[in-house]
Amino acid sequence: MDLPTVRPHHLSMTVMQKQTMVIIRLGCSDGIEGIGEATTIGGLSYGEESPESMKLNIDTYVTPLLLGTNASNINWAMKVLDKHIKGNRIVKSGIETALLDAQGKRLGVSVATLLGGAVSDTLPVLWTLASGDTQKDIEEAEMYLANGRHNVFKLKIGWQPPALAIAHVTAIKKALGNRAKVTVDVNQAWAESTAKNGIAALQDAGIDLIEQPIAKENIEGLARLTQMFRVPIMADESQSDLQESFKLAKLRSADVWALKIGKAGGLYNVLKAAAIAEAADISLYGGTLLEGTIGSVASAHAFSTLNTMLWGTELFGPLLLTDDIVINRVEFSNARMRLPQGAGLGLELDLDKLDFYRRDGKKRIIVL
Ligand code: MUC
Ligand code: MG
Repeated sequence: MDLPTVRPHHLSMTVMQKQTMVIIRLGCSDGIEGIGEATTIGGLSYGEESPESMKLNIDTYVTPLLLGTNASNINWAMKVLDKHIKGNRIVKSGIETALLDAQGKRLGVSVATLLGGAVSDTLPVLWTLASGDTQKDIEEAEMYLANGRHNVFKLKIGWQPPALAIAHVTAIKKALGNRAKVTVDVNQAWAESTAKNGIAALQDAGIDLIEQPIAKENIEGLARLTQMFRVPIMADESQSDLQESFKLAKLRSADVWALKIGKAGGLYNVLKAAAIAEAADISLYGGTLLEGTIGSVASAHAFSTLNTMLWGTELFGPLLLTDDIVINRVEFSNARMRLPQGAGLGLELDLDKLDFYRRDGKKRIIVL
C-alpha cells in the first residue's frame, strides 16, 4: 500500500512523495491475527529489498514455509525461514513482528514484555528536516520547537554538492542555536577525502552527530574518520546484520550505531546487535526505515527494552505520512513517543483504510 508524505522528503538517493508499505496479516489457527510491516525507502534506491520483491517473496516463499508451523514458537518459525531464505531481512523483520504481535495477544502481554520488559514506556523522537529548502527547514524546526513535538533535528544532506550542504547545515544550526541539537545524515554520499573536509566544517558549525558520511562498505575509512574527529560518527547503512556488526565493533568503525529492525532482520536480532555494541562501548540510536505505525511501534517495543539508548530515536515515520492505517494512533508529545499499551504491539488495524490505500485497488478483507 502507498501513503502520501506530508511534504517531499529529500534523501541522497531519492525524493519521497509517498511511502510504500507491505502490511502483513498473519492468521493463526487459534483465531489470533498478528500484524507486521515490511518497509524500505525509495524502491530499490536505499537497499536490496523493494516493496514489490518483498510482497512476491512473502507470497511465494515465506507463506508456504509458515503454513502449519507452530505460531507460538517464534524461534522455530524464524529458524525455518533462515534455513530456507537467504537475506530478505526486512521481510523477516515484518514476519517476526507479526509472530510477536500474535503471541503477545495470545498471552495477554505486550511485545516489550515478551522481550523481557520495557525500561521506559516513552522514547525520545527527533524529526528529520528534508524539505529541500533551507528556509522551509528552519520554519519547520521552529514550529516543532514551539509546539514541543521535537527538540532534536536531523538534516539529510547527501543530495546537495558538499559546499552547498555545509552552507545549508550551518545556516540551520545558526538559526536554531543552542535551542536544538542538530545531526546530519550524509547517506553514504561522500568520498572519504570529501568527508575529511566536510566533517571538519560540520564539527566547527556545532553539529552533534554525523551519520554515515561515506560508502557503507568502507568500514576502515569510517574507522579513520571516527578517530580523526571529536564529533561522534554514527554507522547506519554500514551496520546491518550480526556479522557486519561484529566487524564494525572489532574495527571500532563508529562511535554510535543506528539500529533498525529491518536492517537486523527482526526484533531479536536488533537486540543481539545492541549487545555487541554494549560490549564494545558503542552508543546506540534507534533508527527507522521510515516505517509507518506498525513498523515504528515494533521498533519502539524492542528499543524500549534496552538499558540505554544514548542518542534517542528517529521513530517519526508515522508523522511523515498524511494518514494512518491503525485505529489507535501513536501519541507524540514533549519530543517523545508513547509506547501503545495493550497486548502484542497494542495496535488495531483500520481495515477500511487498508483497503483504501491498497496499491492494487482490490478489496480483500478476510475476517478471520
Ligand atoms: C536513514 O538513512 O537514516 C531515517 C530518517 C530519514 O529521514 O531517513 C531515514 C533513513
Ligand atoms: Mg541514515
